[in-house]
Amino acid sequence: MGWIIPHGVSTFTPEIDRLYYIILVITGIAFVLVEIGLIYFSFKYRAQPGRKAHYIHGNVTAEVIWTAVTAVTVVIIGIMSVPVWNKVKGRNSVPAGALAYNVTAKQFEWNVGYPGPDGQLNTADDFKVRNQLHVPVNRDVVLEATAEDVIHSFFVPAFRLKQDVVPGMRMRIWFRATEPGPYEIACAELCGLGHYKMRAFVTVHTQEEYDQWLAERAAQAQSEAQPSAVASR
Ligand SMILES: [Cu+2]
Repeated sequence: MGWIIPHGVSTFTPEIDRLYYIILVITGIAFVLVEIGLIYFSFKYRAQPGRKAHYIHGNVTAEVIWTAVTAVTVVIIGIMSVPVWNKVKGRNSVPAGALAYNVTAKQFEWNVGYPGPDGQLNTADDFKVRNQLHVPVNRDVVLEATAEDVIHSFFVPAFRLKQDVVPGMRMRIWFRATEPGPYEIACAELCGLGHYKMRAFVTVHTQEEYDQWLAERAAQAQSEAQPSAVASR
């Protein structure tokens, strides 16, 4: 179904897509019924010579029915989405042992802080890469995300994942990618004039590829840093 939403490549895909298509079908049916009614009544009650307009109060029965049906439908969708919300964003949803990265959004880029060869975030061997998130496939990943200036939104359509990142707050965004490949990260919150170009990529690697990439970039970062600066850290 790639023509409606992109092929999903995270563990959130089945549940999110199920809800998405249920809502699409319900709203699709409502749309068709409303449009048919609109066209039918526009034609039926069109102005005609000799026909006078008259005042009507409305129809209580019809109003009760369409309000109740809508309310019940919305509540059912709400209840159905609770377990999905808890899995993706629940208070304790981030799996223990998830690989952690720092993500800092600013006008108009995503900066990713990598844990470096020691696997620990916020240590001396960390390095940063602009607009590129590289992760291994089939591993739980958590992004410790924040924004430097205004509200941005971390959106990876292929992961079915979207989260606002807010200045002064640390948002924990987790996912588990299921297929290697490059996928687009888009900023989904209008954040300024350059919002349209606030685009980055997440590259999902096999574990071997990822280890190799990380080692290469870490070595590169090490050699770019001044030897004295490394020693003083
Ligand atoms: Cu943005």
